[in-house]
Amino acid sequence: MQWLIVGQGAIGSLMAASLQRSGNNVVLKLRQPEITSVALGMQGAQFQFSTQNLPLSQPMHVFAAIKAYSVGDFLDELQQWPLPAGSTLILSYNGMLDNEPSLLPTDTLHWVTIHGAYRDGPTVVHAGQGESWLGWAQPQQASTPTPETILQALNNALPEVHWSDSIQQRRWQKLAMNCLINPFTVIHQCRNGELPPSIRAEQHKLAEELVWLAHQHQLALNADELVQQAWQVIAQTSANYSSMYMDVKHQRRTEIDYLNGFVARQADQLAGSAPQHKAIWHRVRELSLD
Ligand code: KPL
Repeated sequence: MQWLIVGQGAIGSLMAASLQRSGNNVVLKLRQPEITSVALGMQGAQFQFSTQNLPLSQPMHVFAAIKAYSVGDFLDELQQWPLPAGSTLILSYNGMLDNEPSLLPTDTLHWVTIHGAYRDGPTVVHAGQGESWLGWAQPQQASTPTPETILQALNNALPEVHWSDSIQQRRWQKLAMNCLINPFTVIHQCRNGELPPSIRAEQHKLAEELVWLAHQHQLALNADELVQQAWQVIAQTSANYSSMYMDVKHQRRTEIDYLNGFVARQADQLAGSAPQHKAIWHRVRELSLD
């Protein structure tokens, strides 16, 4: 089955090139019809794509690697142009939406990744090998089969991909990684691997606030482990420029409202408090166009 990639940021482009390289038929969804190309920085290989817009005339695997603030508009578009029966929708974005459970169609899949990639013009630099997890966005009936073909295709394209029966737990862990890494790369203006060890104490306080909030959502996280995992991700993606660093550099809107901002707002709503997240949320907003 054909793949439609939505979102031509670093991760969408990396996935498009990786799926094509592993033998899949891949098209890109663009606003204007045009042919586009992606160069994979490390290998210097060139990949050419044609484009396709909604509505689709045949079922496809739709892989949307988009910004959290674009998810609502994309889902509205899908309401207008529903995917043909037999299609799959895979969403990948950093952060959390306040109204998420009511927004996502029940058979949506989440792809959570800690691969590090950034775009340098038309070139995608895959600067950090990571792992990814795939799982249903909403609870499914026990009889629902694992989408093996999709899992296999994604794993062949960009390994390792693990199936997760608790993708929400993975998403909260990823939220923590992004909250503990991305804003600091903006504050210190550096690659992930250049972050100073002195941020550890601040990261720990952020992790503690996240643990409290996750607990309100019936999820168990551990602050020491989160900080340790953040430094593992920093080591794995040391040559990478975080997505937030790149957004600020290119004067684009950042995802801070959906990362530390999400934690701060949710804590307020649940009668708790997350002063560290609130402070860093506002610090990044001052340094960016948000
Ligand atoms: O997700 C990322 C991002 O930059 O948004 C990490 C994993 C931190 C890699 O840079």
